[in-house]
Amino acid sequence: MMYVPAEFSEADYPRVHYQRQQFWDPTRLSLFTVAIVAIIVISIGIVTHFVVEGDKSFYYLASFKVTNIKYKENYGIKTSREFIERCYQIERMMSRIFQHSSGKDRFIKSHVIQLSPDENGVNILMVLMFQYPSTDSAERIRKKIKRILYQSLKTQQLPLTINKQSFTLTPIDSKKMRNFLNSRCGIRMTSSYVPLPAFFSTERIVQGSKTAMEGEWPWQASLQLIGVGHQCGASLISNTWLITAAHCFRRNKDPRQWIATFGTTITPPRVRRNVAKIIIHENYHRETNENDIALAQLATRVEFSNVVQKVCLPDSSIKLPPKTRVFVTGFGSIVDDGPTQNRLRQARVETISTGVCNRKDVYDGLITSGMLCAGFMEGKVDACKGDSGGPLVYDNHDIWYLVGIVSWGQSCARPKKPGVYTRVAQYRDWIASKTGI
Ligand code: 4AZ
Repeated sequence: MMYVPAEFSEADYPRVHYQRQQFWDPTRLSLFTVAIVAIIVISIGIVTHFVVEGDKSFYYLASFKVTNIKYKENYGIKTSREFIERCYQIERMMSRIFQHSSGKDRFIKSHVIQLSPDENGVNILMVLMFQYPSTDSAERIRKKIKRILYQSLKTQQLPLTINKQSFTLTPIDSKKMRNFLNSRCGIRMTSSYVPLPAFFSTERIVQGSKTAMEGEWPWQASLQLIGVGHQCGASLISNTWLITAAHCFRRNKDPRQWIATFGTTITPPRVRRNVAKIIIHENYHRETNENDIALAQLATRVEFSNVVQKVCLPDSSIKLPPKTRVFVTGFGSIVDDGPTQNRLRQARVETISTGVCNRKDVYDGLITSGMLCAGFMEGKVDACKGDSGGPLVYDNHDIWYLVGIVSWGQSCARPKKPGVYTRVAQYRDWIASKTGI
């Protein structure tokens, strides 16, 4: 059946004339305005909360006694194997304690500052770093941390026996924390004090575009000839000493003509220093590139900060197996014969054994015991002109070591022509004899 609409005449249903109401009367209009303003204010508040009031770093100084180990003489030497290994064990334990807790995403890292003797064990002084909402209070966080630690002393099987009564935890600011860490080397912080995982830094110096973040390579320096500009890279190994390549001073050995700058850009630099002294290795040979190592002493010391730090020197016994992941940084050119870069660049490369590097199709016997090859046999990633003298570093459990100094290579990033670096471990005694470091 079809539906047929009924027809109505105007006579049956006379047209009714309603009076048209004004929708935007003054009351509605003002209510609407208030609502819109409220929505905008609330949205801004939410965005600000997450963007501006995000997480903040909180630092604590922890001190406690460990009773199941005995103090060793070498714990007093911060570069000794005993000190480094014990620190690593303690730092790993701290990390385990917090990884197994409710605050696992809050823990950043910890670093031991000092190990001192105690009649029945070892006293440990260390800094702990956390990330909590900036609205949280240092005291509330302190209580949370203490609770987590005490809980783990009861429930976890820990390698070290911590004396609970001896445990103290004090909030400190970032400057204080930095000062505590000044006695240690190779510890880096980004500008937000958050340590950067190494895997972030996989870009190239040659053919790359990624630049370093502030504080990522705080030992990197630029050596410049006054009135000429950047010549070489260098690495800070103390408040006053830089280590670089001997060939950087081939043109000019007069310290008064040189300056060193720090920071991720050449202009403007974060810190600038005159050079007081240049020490070139006595047996540097320009024809063979042997002993391509030099030291530069700054006229005035630099203060360590989150962007200026010393790198660790490796023990002379350090052994890096082939294909070890290392990083090279510099202001050098990113293509063969290109210009100096104003922003610091980084590249991840791999160590190559001297045996392979000395092959006839590679460097055909030119690599001596004081040299170290790093890069890739297929080329592509490499240091280049202007990176010379700069650091090749290795990350051992969050502590960075200077294993090489950019020295030479046949061109840049060519297949079977990896970068050749001065093997720093080989010169450990020479460095000590000149600087006392
Ligand atoms: C240079 O001329 C230079 N590819 C530095 C490093 C390398 C080559 C040349 C390694 O300073």
